[in-house]
Amino acid sequence: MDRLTITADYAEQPAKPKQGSNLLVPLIVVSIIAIIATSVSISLTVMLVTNDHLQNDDVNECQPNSSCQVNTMSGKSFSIPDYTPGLDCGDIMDAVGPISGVYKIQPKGASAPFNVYCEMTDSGAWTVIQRRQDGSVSFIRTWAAYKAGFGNIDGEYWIGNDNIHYLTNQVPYKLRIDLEKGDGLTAYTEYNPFMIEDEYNNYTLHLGKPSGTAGDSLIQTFANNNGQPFSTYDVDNDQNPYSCANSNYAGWWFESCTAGNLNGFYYTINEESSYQGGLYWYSWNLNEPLKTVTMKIQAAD
Ligand SMILES: *[C@@H]1O[C@H](CO)[C@@H](O)[C@H](O)[C@H]1NC(C)=O
Ligand SMILES: *[C@@H]1O[C@H](CO)[C@@H](O)[C@H](O)[C@H]1NC(C)=O
Ligand SMILES: [Ca+2]
Repeated sequence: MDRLTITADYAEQPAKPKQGSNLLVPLIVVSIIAIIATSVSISLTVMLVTNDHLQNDDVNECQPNSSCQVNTMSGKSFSIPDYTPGLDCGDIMDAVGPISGVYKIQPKGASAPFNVYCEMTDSGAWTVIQRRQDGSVSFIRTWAAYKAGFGNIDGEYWIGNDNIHYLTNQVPYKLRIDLEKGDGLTAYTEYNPFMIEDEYNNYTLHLGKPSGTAGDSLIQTFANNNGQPFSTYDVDNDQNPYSCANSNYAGWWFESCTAGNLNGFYYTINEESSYQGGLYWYSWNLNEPLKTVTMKIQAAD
């Protein structure tokens, strides 16, 4: 609970998550560190060299109306016949069938198509806006990075606040949050509807009624994130005298601060720590670190 009433500034945080803030160090210094410090963990090295843009290099680009390969997370490839970028993954599933993978979409308002992971399930097509699974991508990022999106589209990523705004302002959408603990247990929470405002209005969050098995950690547990603007470590829009983004190592719709931090620091399960600023969903797993998290959206019924 102490993370909900922050009393320490960023400079006083425990050492472990602060390593992620080395992203701020100039690339040349980072490179030297990466070369010299051969004992540094693989995940940390990956974090240090990850830049602030979505990485699509390892995914075949699907151009409008041309055949292309779609690489799925299971490593299989499918040949996809002609299709045009959809407004979301629902359009893609209508066009190519229930084949999960990376596709191009272009929601209303977006100036160009962009890649996204589409999860095609029995409950329809889901457009994945965020995924955490191994800590390979740092989520300690600037306002500009959260605006544009970052990470690897077939791994960990944030699709970008502008893109989430474009998507959720086309028609009413719902949000589904899938959670997995270290022991493999899973649960989910849905908010219906789900919408965020534009950058001018600081991507203010609007959540409807919660449902599902993981409970509600964003509206009625300790803090109310509903109606809050987005905050990052360089833009503090929260209701706390200090910076929730700093103390939680995340960009998020903090109030003062949150009981559900899905963009926090990725702790491995056996890591000794207080899990300060970790990935957690209090209504299901208290402060214990989560193993995988997916945030995905779908047009509401
Ligand atoms: C793709 O094909 C569809 C159907 O033939 C057509 O309406 C659309 O304009 C094409 N898009 C592009 C970018 O060529
Ligand atoms: C958005 O956040 C900025 C920076 O904190 C602030 O100056 C501005 O007033 C906010 N905009 C709105 C519409 O509240
Ligand atoms: Ca503040």
